[in-house]
Amino acid sequence: MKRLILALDLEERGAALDIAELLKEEIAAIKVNYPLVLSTGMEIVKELSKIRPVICDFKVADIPYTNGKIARIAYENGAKAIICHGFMGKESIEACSSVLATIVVAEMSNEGSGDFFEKYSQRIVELAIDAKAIALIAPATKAERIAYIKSMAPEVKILSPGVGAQGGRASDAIKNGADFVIVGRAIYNSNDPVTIAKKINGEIESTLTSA
Ligand code: NUP
Repeated sequence: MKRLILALDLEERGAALDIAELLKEEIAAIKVNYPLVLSTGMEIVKELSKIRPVICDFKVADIPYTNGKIARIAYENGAKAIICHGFMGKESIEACSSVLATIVVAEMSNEGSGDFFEKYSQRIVELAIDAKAIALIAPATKAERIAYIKSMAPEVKILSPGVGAQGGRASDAIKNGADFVIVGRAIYNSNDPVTIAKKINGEIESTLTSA
């Protein structure tokens, strides 16, 4: 099983489809975010879904009514999962998780986000579990935070962005409890995306076998 998720933050439909097709044997899923969807439209989710399961990284953080609408639109366009924020409360997470698989942001990978998230992630994780989220986002740039979040929720999968361009390492993320790593620029901006993806998958495999 592959544990690499491609963060596809390109802005051009053809380029996004080409790279997804090129990498399909190396990745477990494709994560799309606003840059791609706002540039090309939600149709891209349907198209990418034919290649690999798509996660909509919309970090929804609204009232339940609006979260529910966004989740429904993602679902209707073929998304397999959606990423939402937990700080809007249990019913806002449930508005997503009652529609499709929901991943809650426990902590984020940029330095400054720690100011808020490190104070509140314990509560966010409790809410996520209560609201039946299937996974959490925890930062590969701060691997010790992955271990902390995993210790609160050993039964919930952890997806870790921040590998490569943001300085995190796949091996550190996996060692500390990540189930999947999310990688964007390090792959799609490279001259040889397949080789880079294979290298990351190799690093993940050897970390798991030496554990
Ligand atoms: O904490 C987070 N950090 C992060 O980078 C939560 C995220 N969802 N992301 C997203 O992961 C970010 O918006 C981008 O889509 C991807 C990382 O891309 P890259 O830094 O590997 O290019």
